[in-house]
Amino acid sequence: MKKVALITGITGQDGSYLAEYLLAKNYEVHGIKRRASSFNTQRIDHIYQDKHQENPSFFLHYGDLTDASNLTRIIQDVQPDEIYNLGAQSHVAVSFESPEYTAEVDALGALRLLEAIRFLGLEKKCRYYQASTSELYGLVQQIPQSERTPFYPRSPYGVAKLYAYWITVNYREAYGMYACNGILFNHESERRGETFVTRKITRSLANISQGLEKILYLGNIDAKRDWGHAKDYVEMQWLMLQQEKPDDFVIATGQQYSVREFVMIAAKKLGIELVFEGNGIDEVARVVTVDLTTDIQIKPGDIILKIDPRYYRPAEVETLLGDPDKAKKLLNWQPKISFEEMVEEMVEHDLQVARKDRLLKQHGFDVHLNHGE
Ligand code: NDP
Ligand code: GDR
Repeated sequence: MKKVALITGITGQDGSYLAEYLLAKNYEVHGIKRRASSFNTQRIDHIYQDKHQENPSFFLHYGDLTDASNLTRIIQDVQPDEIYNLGAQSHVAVSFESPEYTAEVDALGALRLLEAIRFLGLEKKCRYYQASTSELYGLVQQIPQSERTPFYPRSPYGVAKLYAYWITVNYREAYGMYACNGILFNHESERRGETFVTRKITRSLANISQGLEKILYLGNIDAKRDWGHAKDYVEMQWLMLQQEKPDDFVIATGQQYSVREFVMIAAKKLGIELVFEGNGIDEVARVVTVDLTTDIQIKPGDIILKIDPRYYRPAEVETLLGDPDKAKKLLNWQPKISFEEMVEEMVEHDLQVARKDRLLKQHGFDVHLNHGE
């Protein structure tokens, strides 16, 4: 018998990698996608299976984390062995603009799923994974942050995720459910949403290198994060649900870089050496040298990065550094993809896209650059 998994947020970065991972493990995978006015399944189109083929193992259902009856019906139909709750309004800056919606989806969405499991009497059959986050630590109380570090969220997103964290613990303790929190630190990939800082940087620098854009505008480039690769991290989401007892785990690399360092390293991978000049909102990055063996369209002396205070957050999380010791010991975990390899993969991917766009432009076709805000 195949194991059955249900993934919320299957169209997102993690959902797409997790679906691939579970299909490779011979799971029957069900995902919840939102109705949208245009296609929103780009990240999972390559694993889509025609409904008419024999013995399909991949299914999509329309649904929304704000809709309890819909979630309950899907869980009743699917009878999952494992639920991965990855769906969320996941952008921290946007959560200041839409705090109530963020709470509906990120906090109450988790409650709706847990209640549906209970309501359907699946507490003993169905294991539950909650996508918790290093944003819970916010204004950090301890360096590095482990499972024992007190939380101090700094955004409506972080506060909503705090509720989801505790309701998961509560249902585990109150009803004996197998429910886990993965406290994942930032993880990226070529599938990362274009408005998160790493992908915004790699896309924009690739476009700049091809003459498609001039300036990359960023907010707080002093912020420091512990960045890992999404592919490594979804493996942990699965592993957490395969243990004898449910528990909560920090997943991180234990290494930290600033946004400024990320920019420098990404630029270097493109053959561009940068220097930062000035302070505060007047800080800029100027090109020092370019690799002349490449097709780079900029020259030494050009300014290619400026600060735009619009990207500052009302309350910032300045520094995050995880301590993944527990996961390493108990889950025998070791991330496979290094920071440098991850940046390289993202830059390579976005450079290919930028080269294609440049070619289209040269041949008179329209190129629509979606700016990562
Ligand atoms: P993404 O933003 O890439 O994906 C979020 C997913 O949630 C998308 O599939 C999105 O659908 C879906 N979604 C949004 N709103 C709703 C809703 N109302 N109902 C149902 N689904 C919804 O996030 P990631 O893949 O990067 O992250 C996965 C989870 O892990 C999230 O919960 C995030 O908060 C959390 N997390 C992420 C970390 C990271 O660094 N990536 C670190 C720690 C935690 P659509 O495609 O239609 O927008
Ligand atoms: P984060 O990721 O808030 O950590 O949340 P993001 O990449 O958005 O920001 C990281 C840091 O970079 C700074 N920054 C900018 N950020 C964005 N998006 N755009 C900019 O122009 C910019 N300039 C500087 C930010 O201020 C911040 O300090 C991510 C999400 O995936 C969450 O869902 C997840 O829970 C956490 O990671 C762990």
